[in-house]
Amino acid sequence: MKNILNAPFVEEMRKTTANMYRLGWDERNGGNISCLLDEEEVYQYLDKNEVIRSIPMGFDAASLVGKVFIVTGTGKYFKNVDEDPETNLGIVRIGEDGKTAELLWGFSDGGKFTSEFPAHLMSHMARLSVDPENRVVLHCHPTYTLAMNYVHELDEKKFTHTLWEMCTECIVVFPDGVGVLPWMLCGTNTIGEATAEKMKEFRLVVWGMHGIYGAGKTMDETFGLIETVEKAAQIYMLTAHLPRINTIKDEEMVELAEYFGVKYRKDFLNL
Ligand code: 2HA
Ligand code: ZN
Repeated sequence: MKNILNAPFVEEMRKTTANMYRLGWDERNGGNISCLLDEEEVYQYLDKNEVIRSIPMGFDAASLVGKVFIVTGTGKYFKNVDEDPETNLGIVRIGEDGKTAELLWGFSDGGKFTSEFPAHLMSHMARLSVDPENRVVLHCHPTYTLAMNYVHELDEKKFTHTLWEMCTECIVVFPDGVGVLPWMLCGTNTIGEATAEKMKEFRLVVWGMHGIYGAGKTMDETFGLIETVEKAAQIYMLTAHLPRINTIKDEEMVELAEYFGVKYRKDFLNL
C-alpha cells in the first residue's frame, strides 16, 4: 500500500483549502469541498475492505453507490487542513443502501463529513447526469460575491449579465451563467435539492446572502470558475457607486462567445 498522505488527491485538497483560506473565502468553518475519486487509484492507498465506521447520511444517493469521495469535515477549518489532513478530511464510500457513508480514511477525531454533504452529493448526481466527467463540488463564501448579493438583484439573468460586463473573459469562462437561489436555511436536504436542480443547468450557483457553489471536471476548473466570478464581483463592488462611463456591450459579448466558440445563454443578453 502506498502512503495516503502522498496521494495527489490529498495533496490537492491541502493546497486548495489553504489557497481558499488565504483568499478570505473560508473564514472559521466556512466552505466545503468534495471530490469524486478514481476507485482504482484510491485502492492503491487504502484497503477497500477496511471500513473504519459507517455514517448515516439522511438522504438517498442511490446513483452513487460504491463511489468514493474525499470531503472536508463538518465544523473543521480550512485554515487547519494542510497541517492535519487526517483530522480535517475524510475519504468515504457510498454504501450499498445509498444512505450510509463508509469511512475509509480520515475524520480521525471521530468527526464526519461537512453539514453540506446533501448539497454536495445531490449536486454531484445532477452534474454527472449532464456531464459524466464532473468530479468536483466546491462551496465557499467569497467576499465580493457575497457583498454583491446585498446590493444587486438576485435574479439569474441580471446577476449573470452584470458579472459578464465586469471582465472581458467572464462570458467565455462561464457562458452557462450563474444560477441564483434566494436565502435558504443551509445544511438541509431542501437547499441540497434546490442546488442540485440548478446544477442541471449551471456549474455555478449563488446561495443568496451566503456564498457560492461551483462544480467542474477538475479542481482547477472549479476553482477557476469561482475565482472568475469573485474577480468580476470585486470590479462591480469597486465601481457600483460610481458613474458608469464605459461598459462591455452585449454585441461585444456575442463577439467574444463566438470567437472562442462557447455555447452561451443568449437569453441572458438584452439583444
Ligand atoms: O459548513 O459553509 O454552508 C460551513 C458552511 C455551511
Ligand atoms: Zn457556507
